[in-house]
Amino acid sequence: MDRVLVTGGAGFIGSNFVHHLVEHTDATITVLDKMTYAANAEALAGLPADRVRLVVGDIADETVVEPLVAEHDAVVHYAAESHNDNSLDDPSPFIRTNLLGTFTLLEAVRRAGVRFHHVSTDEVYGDLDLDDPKRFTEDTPYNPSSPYSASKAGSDHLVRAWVRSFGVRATISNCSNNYGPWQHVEKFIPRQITNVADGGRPKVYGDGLNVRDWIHTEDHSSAVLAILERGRIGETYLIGADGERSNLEVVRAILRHFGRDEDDIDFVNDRAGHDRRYAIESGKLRAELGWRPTYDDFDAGLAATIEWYLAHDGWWRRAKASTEAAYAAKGQ
Ligand code: NAD
Ligand code: TDX
Repeated sequence: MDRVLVTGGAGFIGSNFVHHLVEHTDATITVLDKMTYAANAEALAGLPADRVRLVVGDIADETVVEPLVAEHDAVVHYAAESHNDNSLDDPSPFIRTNLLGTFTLLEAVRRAGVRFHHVSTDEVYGDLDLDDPKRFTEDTPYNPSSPYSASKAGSDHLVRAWVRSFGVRATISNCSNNYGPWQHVEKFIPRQITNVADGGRPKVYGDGLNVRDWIHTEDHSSAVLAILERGRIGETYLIGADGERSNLEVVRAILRHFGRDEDDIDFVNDRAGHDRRYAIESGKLRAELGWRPTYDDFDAGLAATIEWYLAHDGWWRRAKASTEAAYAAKGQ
């Protein structure tokens, strides 16, 4: 795989994967990104110009996608509208990008015979009760809750159908919640770090007992590369690092890091349809491909992420005030 097209490669997770490819392979990389509010050109700064280029374009625009895909050996598909709260305010860009965009890419890889990896989420499986001993596996039935997760579930189904009906050489990964550098301040961990860094209080939805299964984005990238290189065509792999924490546990760890009172928390309006718990069983990925996470200590990874945000306040401040104003208008 000498030439790799990374859709959404200027976003939080896609940009990390581009760095990972540069460091761990000899591939030349094209990033196809619409450069929405969620994109960061800065996250790609400093990469070798003879190996990485950025094409600004829409994955739902076949006039851009068809010729570009045909120039590559593989497509790794990260581009998406990614925030649940935004999907509740206006689902339409989620349907267009996550469904029509994935369809457009699948048609292009089908025609050109190009290998495809689809990056998806554990949210397609719906949620678990807090005391459920089970975790999600590759066999868990689909049961998405939000417009975002329904659009990602639909995109997964399209990929499976294109494998079975047209013989497209594709794999799918469903990963749990990512944290790390360059995540937009609309998301939970960056929002709370930046609130507390500014002397404010974390804003926790509902009772704060909802559980997410956190993985560092570096570990997500190493898993996707392992699947791209060694995964079996047509297979789905769940990616997770055994990082279950309640939202309250996470904000208390952030408050402790700043030497603040652990109860210095604002409980705000809950998210509509808020999933209670996600949890990933990643045994298939580990057994088949020998993958292991390197960030196996969530508290250490979180501390490093907090320090990263403190060192990059010029970047996140550009989006902070408008993001907070939009949340405040919803009582969140
Ligand atoms: P992000 O919102 O940070 O980045 C998305 C990127 O896609 C942005 O650079 C944006 O400009 C680009 N994009 C959006 N619409 C586009 C379009 N129509 N054409 C081309 N580019 C477009 O998202 P993220 O958190 O980095 O997530 C990346 C992928 O990983 C998504 O597919 C998401 O569903 C999946 N995922 C995310 C998480 C998580 O915790 N964030 C967990 C599991 C899976
Ligand atoms: O201010 C907040 N307060 C709060 O309590 C925000 C923004 C969120 N929350 C809660 C909601 C969730 O229980 O924190 C948890 C995490 O919220 P998000 O960061 O919005 O993530 P989530 O909805 O779990 O989805 C994330 O993981 C799966 C990504 O945004 C998705 O792209 C990915 O598919």
